[in-house]
Amino acid sequence: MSKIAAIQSAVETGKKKLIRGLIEEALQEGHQAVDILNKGMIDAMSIVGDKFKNGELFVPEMLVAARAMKEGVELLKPFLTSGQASSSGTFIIGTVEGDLHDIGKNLVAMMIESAGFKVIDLGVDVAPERFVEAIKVNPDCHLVGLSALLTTTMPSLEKTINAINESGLRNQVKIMVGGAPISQEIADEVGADAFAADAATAASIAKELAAGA
Ligand code: B1M
Repeated sequence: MSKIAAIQSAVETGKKKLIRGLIEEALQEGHQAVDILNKGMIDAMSIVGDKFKNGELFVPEMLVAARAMKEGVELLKPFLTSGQASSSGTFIIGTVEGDLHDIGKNLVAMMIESAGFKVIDLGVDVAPERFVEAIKVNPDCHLVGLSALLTTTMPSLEKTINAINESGLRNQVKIMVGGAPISQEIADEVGADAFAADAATAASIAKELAAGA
């Protein structure tokens, strides 16, 4: 089994203790961190998601897979980020109300930080008012990112954007949305300024938005 396949299998089966060693070996063998992330770990989470959908595994198994993935992301972080000094501005990010998924949001936060932004991460299950409050107390923030992974929490995107509109702060910020069920069409529907399908795209769009801000 190739090292990437072994990492994929370890994430899929939630073998958190094996992840560190496997990733270190893969890096030593010359695998790129981005391949380990995309082909090893993110693909593993897609498999886990499919198996959950088909009733082949359940929430506890999804949770242990997520823990293994998080361990791996921590280890890869120095290889994925550039260590660039913060100069592009402040980016407030969070997973919307009702939604506890944070792996993708954390990857987006990491790539955006690496693109030179100061990132304020509000965490998961973030109520619209908390986004509004965070923007209010950070007048240097011109970008906000909303992550949603569930079709049932997609309405929270619109609720949050409406709350920002009603607070009178909408002119201060551009809003980016993303997450597995989100598309450009949905971004348009909820009134977002931008949609990104993955973390690397989110970072480059953030730079474009900041340049146009
Ligand atoms: Co949940 N879950 N989950 N889950 N989970 C999904 C999302 C699901 C698709 C699985 C499935 O059925 N196939 C399904 C949603 C179905 C739907 O809504 N259509 C689902 C469900 C149903 C649930 C529960 C309801 C299960 C239950 O309790 N019965 C429950 C909900 C809890 C809640 O949130 N209220 C639940 C719980 C959980 C766990 C807690 C066990 C765990 C999350 C742990 C954690 O995050 N700390 C979990 C997991 C791990 C998953 C899957 C398997 C993997 C998610 C993930 O981390 N992917 C997921 C299946 C799947 O996505 N295929 C699933 C890897 C990650 C890197 O990708 O998050 O998509 P992703 O992020 C990407 C892009 O989307 C994008 O960039 C990222 C990196 O490239 N992106 C952005 C994300 N945010 C962005 C923001 C941006 C821009 C881009 O701008 C701001």
